[in-house]
Amino acid sequence: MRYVPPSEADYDGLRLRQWSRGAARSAGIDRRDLLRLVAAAPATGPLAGLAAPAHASPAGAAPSAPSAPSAPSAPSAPSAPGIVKPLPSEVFTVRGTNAETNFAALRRTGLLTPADRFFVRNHTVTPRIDAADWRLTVWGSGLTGPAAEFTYDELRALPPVTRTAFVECAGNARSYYATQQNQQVSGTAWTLGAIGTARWRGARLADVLRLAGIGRNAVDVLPRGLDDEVVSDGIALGRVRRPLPVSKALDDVVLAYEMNGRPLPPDHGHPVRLIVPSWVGIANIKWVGDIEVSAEPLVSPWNTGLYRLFGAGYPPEGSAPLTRQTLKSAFELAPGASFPAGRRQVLTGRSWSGGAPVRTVEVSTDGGVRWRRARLRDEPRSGSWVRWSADWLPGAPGPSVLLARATDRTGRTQPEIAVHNTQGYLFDAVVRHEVRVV
Ligand SMILES: Nc1nc2c(c(=O)[nH]1)N[C@H]1C(S)=C(S)[C@@H](COP(=O)(O)O)O[C@H]1N2
Ligand SMILES: [Mo]
Repeated sequence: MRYVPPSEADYDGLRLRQWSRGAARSAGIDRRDLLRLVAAAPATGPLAGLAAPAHASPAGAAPSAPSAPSAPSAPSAPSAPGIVKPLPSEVFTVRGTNAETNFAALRRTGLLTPADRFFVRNHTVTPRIDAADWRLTVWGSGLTGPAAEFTYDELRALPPVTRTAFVECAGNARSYYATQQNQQVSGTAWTLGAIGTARWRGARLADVLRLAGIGRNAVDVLPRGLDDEVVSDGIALGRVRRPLPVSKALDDVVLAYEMNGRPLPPDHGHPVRLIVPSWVGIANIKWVGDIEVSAEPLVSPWNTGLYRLFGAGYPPEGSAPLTRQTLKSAFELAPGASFPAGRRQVLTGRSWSGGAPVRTVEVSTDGGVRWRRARLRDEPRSGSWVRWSADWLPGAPGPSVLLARATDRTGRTQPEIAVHNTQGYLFDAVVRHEVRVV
C-alpha cells in the first residue's frame, strides 16, 4: 500500500495528541526540559521594550551570551547585536536582536521588499558562512540509506524554482494585544513590520529529499540552523530547528540560495535557507546545515512551548503547533503621521493572508464608521501580499483613526478583536492607525 502522509490540517491535531501521550521524540533536547518549557509558556512576562538589549524574543529566548558581540547602540545609528547589514532608523526599528521594518519605508518600494529593508528576526547572531565550505547533510531513520551530503554547487545544479513569498514572524503585530486590547503578552513588541516579501530562488526541498532517499516511513523533516545554540531562561534549547510534516516538505518548500535575484545576504540565511510558503516565520530556517528525516514524529522547543497558543481558550498543553499565518493589513505610514486639512491624499498599504489570496480590502478614515473598497494594485496570489490604495480628503483638524480590513478567498475577514494567547502570536484584528489632521 502506498503511504499517504497526513494532510496539513490533520498534522496539527495528530502531533498534538502524540506529544501529549509522549509518543513523539524530542529531538536534541531533554524531554523534562521541554516539559518545563511548555509549563512556563502560559506565564505571561512583560512585552519586550522598544530598545530592549538582546532579550526580546518569544518566551524570552535570549541569545547565548558568550557569542553575542557587544555592539553598543549609538543613538544616531541604531544597531542590533549580531545583525550585519546597516539599520538606518528611517527604515528599521531595532528590537533586541531583531530589526523591524518601518511600514512607511515601504511606500515607494514595489511588491518585493528590497533586502536592505527586509526585517530581521535572529534568535542569536548572524553567522558568517562561506558558501564554498557549506554542506547540507540529510540524515535520519526516514531515509532508506545512509546520510547524504550536498555542496552549494550541487544544490545550484538541481532544477531551480522561483517563488514570490512573504516571510512573516508569528509574533508580528503582537504589541497590539497590549495597546489595543489591554492584554498581557510576552515576546518582542513588534508592530506590523515583522514581514517582508521577496522572490526566492532555489532547489525544491522535495528534490533534495528524494535524492537523499526519503523512505515511505518518513513522517517528519527537521531542518536545523548553523547559528549559535539558544538559551532561554536557563534552558538550553539547542540550535534553531522546527519539524515540518513530510506532506509540506514534499509540497512547495524551497531551499533558497537567492533573494530578489542576488545571493542570500548574511542576515537572511546565507548561503541557504528554507522558504515554507504561507507558514509562520520560524518554519523558514536560515543558515540550514542539516535536515533530519525521521520515521517517528519529532518535537523541538519551537513546536511545543513556543509557537503554540496558550491561554484561556486553549488546552493546558497549548494548541496544535502553528502552521499557516493569519490575515493582516498595514498602512504605509508612520504612526502619528500628519496630513494637511482639505488636501487630497492617496493612502497606500498592503494586506496579506497565509490562508488564501486576499480578495478585498476596505478602508475607513473615520475610526470605523464608514468603509469603502481600496483599489488593489497587485494580482492577489497565495503566499504573497497585495498593495492597495484609497483616496482620502482629510476634514477638520484634529486626531483621526485610519483602519484597513482585508478579506481573503476563504471568506475570512479581519475581526475587531484578536483572540488572546499568552505569547501574542497570530494577531489578526484590524489595527487602529492614529494620525493627525493639521
Ligand atoms: N537558523 C535560524 N533560522 C531562523 C531564525 C533564527 O533565529 N535562526 N529565526 C526564525 C524566525 S522566528 C523568523 S520570523 C524568520 C525571520 O527571517 P528573516 O530574518 O530573514 O526576516 O527566520 C526564522 N528562521
Ligand atoms: Mo518569528
